[in-house]
Amino acid sequence: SGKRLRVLVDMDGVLADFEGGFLKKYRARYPEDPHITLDDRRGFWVSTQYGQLRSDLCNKAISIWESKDFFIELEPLPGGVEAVKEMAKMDNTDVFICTSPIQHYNHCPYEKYAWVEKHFGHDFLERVILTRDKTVITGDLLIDDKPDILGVEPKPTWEHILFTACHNKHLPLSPPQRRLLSWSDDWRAVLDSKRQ
Ligand code: UMP
Repeated sequence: SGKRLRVLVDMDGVLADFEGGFLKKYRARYPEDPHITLDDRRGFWVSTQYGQLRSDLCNKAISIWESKDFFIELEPLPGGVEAVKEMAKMDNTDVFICTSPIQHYNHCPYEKYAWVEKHFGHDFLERVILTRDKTVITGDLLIDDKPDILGVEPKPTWEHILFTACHNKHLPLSPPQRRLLSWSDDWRAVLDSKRQ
């Protein structure tokens, strides 16, 4: 076998149900205001689509994920925690959770670590990378639901695997880009395709 495989796995929208958690808390806090169903979500930025619905809803959306306990209370997406734990046990495989915290830093970075500890255990904190620029992180694969992952490095080392989410499911892929439809999809085959 060849060298070790390094897999970077995004958190929001891939391991943690950011969209579901957002909609539930938004509707509870702003019951008189319109909302966007998950089926009607388009575009990565929730705040942008809410702002297009009505201009004041952009800041109301932002107020939800800036609130204490938003990130720690996100539910795991089906199969994600199990898949990443399995990856971490595979031979010749290094897995990292690679996530971008919001700039409103009072709660989010703390709660992201707390979420990983809660669902993966204390030892997995060694595997957390918080960065606002994923292009400077080296790896073989980046499994992420954001369609455009840009930063200062024009040629990132990783291949981006687009993880399907409510906001990106209708997007056409520009070949040779690949998708993972969910954690029920064949993620093992995606990893094997990158092994030497
Ligand atoms: N986020 C926003 N605005 C939105 C949607 C998400 O700031 O409209 C935040 C939530 C996450 C971060 O902390 O952006 C996305 O991180 P990644 O999934 O790219 O790691």
